[in-house]
Amino acid sequence: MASPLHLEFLQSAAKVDQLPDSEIELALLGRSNVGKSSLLNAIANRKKLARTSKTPGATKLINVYELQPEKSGKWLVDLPGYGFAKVSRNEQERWKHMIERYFTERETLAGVLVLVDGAVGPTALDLTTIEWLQNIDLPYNFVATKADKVRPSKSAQRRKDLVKKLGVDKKDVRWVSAEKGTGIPELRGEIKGFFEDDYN
Ligand SMILES: Nc1nc2c(ncn2[C@@H]2O[C@H](COP(=O)(O)OP(=O)(O)OP(=O)(O)O)[C@@H](O)[C@H]2O)c(=O)[nH]1
Ligand SMILES: [Mg+2]
Repeated sequence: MASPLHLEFLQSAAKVDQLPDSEIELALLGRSNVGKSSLLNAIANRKKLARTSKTPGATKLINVYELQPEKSGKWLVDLPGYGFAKVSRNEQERWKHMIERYFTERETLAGVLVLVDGAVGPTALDLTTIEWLQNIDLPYNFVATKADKVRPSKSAQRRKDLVKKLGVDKKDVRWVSAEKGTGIPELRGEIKGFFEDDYN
């Protein structure tokens, strides 16, 4: 079981070309409100490293968190979420453009965690986004969030539904709860492995 990752906020950027060079980056992608920033906090075991909110649209920029020590160049990148009606259309378009450019232009981006809501996902927009991601040459893994919101009696069926809709194997989805800590140590271990394997 892996201990918390020591992450520190490095910087925010509205455009990919405002970012300094890195060694390797892992990005968190998913619908607004799916729990990306909460997951980042859980991974680091910090409450307020990344800003979270009940209202969709808490994250507005590309937010970079660097694995310590300083200047390691290993980044976990929190992104604004897509597709939530409460965020203005203009803002959504701007984020979409920002995220698309980040994914297509960032050479040190080496992996993606695709978050889907474990209680309700994947949504149609999740599936469109995943299809788009498949056209970009980037490895990605699925994380199902908010596992605590699924009733134990419904859990087996929910897990089946989710993998079926995603068209993947059971073993390809990590179930987590940022709130209860379920699955977090395992995910930390995988993230550590990602940074270690690709680094040398
Ligand atoms: N029950 C439960 N709620 C969660 C969990 N993770 C996140 N939430 C809640 O979901 C809401 C959204 O969480 P965020 O982490 O801000 O979501 P986000 O994906 O970063 O959203 P954007 O920044 O808008 O893209 C907050 O009210 C969180 O408290 C979880 O594991 N369980
Ligand atoms: Mg966020």
